[in-house]
Amino acid sequence: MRSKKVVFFFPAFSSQEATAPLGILAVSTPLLRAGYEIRIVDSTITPNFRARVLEELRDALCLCVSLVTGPMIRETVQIAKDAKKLYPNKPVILGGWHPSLLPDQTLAAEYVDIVVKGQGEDALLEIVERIEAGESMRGVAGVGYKVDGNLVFNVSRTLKPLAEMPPKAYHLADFDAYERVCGRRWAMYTSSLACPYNCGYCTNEGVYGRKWNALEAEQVVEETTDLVSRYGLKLLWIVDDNFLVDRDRAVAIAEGLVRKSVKFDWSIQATTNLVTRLTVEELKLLKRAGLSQVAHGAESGSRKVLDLMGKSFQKIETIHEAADKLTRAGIRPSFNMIFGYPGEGESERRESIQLIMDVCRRYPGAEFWTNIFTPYPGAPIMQRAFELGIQVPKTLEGWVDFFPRYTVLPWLKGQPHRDVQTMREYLRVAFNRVPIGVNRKNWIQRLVHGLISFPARWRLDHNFYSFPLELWIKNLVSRWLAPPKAKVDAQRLEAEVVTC
Ligand code: B12
Ligand code: SF4
Repeated sequence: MRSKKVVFFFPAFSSQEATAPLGILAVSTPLLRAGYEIRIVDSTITPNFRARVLEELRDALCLCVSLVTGPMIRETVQIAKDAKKLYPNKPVILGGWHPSLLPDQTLAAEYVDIVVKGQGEDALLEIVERIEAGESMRGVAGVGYKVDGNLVFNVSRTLKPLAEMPPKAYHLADFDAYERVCGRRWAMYTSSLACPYNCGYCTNEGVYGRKWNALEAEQVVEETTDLVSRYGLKLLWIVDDNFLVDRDRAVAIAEGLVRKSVKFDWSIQATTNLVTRLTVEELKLLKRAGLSQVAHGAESGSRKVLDLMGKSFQKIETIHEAADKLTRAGIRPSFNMIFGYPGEGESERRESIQLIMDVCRRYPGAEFWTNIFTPYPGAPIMQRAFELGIQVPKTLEGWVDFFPRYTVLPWLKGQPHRDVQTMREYLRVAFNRVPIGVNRKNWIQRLVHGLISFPARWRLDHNFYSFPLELWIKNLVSRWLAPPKAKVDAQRLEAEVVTC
């Protein structure tokens, strides 16, 4: 059957911070321009997503899935198996971070036909054109495929700078449905690619290399103001790995946004050493332009662990200094921390807790988000992690539980793992944090939270986590008073061909 339809599936990513999947919007534009129809089924906003995917697939060319390592693999596997069972001749194509970092093992799954390594805009268009024409994938750069059950990998595709990429197809996103799940109308935006650093736990180099490249300030100003006006967005999360690599560009973006006077909040990710290069006056300018939060990967309060992480570019003083300057500018400083990195012992973990307590007490708006170290394929630390006993999953499904919320490590398991989880829970209640999604807690939950923040701080100061009565009470209250889940169903988008 001749078809011009391509179905995308976006598996749930275990978060209420729901918005349109930017990877899928990115690879959709070249397809739309070439006359293909796009259907996106996002499991977060589509309750009957399995049936919907199969229904959409009936008259489509292929099924494309975007995924990162971890729980997203669960629904990917379900959907891919369902699709192959019903439509054995329609190719299942996987793209995104996990297939890019582990293409061989991903393609080895019997229900996967094609994988794309790295940027997908040009690769997917070529793939879909070949499928439509009934041709082989031979020679399509960046692509892995199967011939008589054997895995074949073409040469890698050269990375393209962001400025050469087409705009993302935001008009395909059902922002109303995302807003109902999340409570806030927001979107992601990319203004630069890659990061000049290479932290041990980070997978960026394997996908985007280390050559930072960015859009010109004028383009960022035009596109962001157009986006928020067009879709009524309240917040843009600029997902660049390190937004502040070019300080002059950041200042020029802020000046441009102030001149445009379109009001919206935006947040960025940046390293503390680059934040502290800016003066408080410059940060105040960014604040006037709408910058509401800067997220940093502080990761540890121990110099030894930071060096093991390959973060010698980050001095611990810059964590304090970033919190100080951002607070003075009225911007929320936000920090991520990793527990359980290889080489971190009890004393180094205490240094991290002390850093958190110290920063949060001095700068009450500051917030910390914590994770358990999770060894991702392609990260520089992986070899060391294997030596330390991490079992490398042998199949795609094996990576489902690689999730920083609960990863269990050979050197952090059993009681010590439970203690770290309890300690992380106390950290969650000790100080306030502002998630992207609306806080749906009612006044009783807020009161309980507020009251137990005092014993939580005492416990963290004294490193005492036995008999966590306050957490039991909090969890009981949360269970009793859990707000009803937002009812959502994504719009059925009409077939359309749009020139972007
Ligand atoms: C936004 C984001 C999120 C959002 C997702 C919101 C949403 N609605 O999508 C939230 C907050 C939920 C999130 C959560 C997590 N994230 Co995250 N996240 C990102 C971030 C910052 C941007 C992703 C993005 O959209 N980029 C923009 C698009 C355009 O680029 P792209 O995704 O690379 O897509 C391109 C290619 O990959 C490819 N492609 C993508 N999809 C497809 C599909 C097909 C069919 C094809 C052919 C090609 C293709 O083409 C695209 C265009 O070139 C990245 C870091 C980064 N800078 O990219 C981390 C990142 C993806 N996240 C990561 C991690 C670790 C997590 C968490 C585990 C964090 C945590 N502590 O809990 C969770 C996991 C959630 C889960 N899945 O279970 C890692 C993934 C590592 C890995 N090996 O998979 C990254 C790379 C960060 C990092 N450097 O470590 N994340
Ligand atoms: S600074 Fe951030 S994005 Fe850059 S390598 Fe380190 S963790 Fe990755």
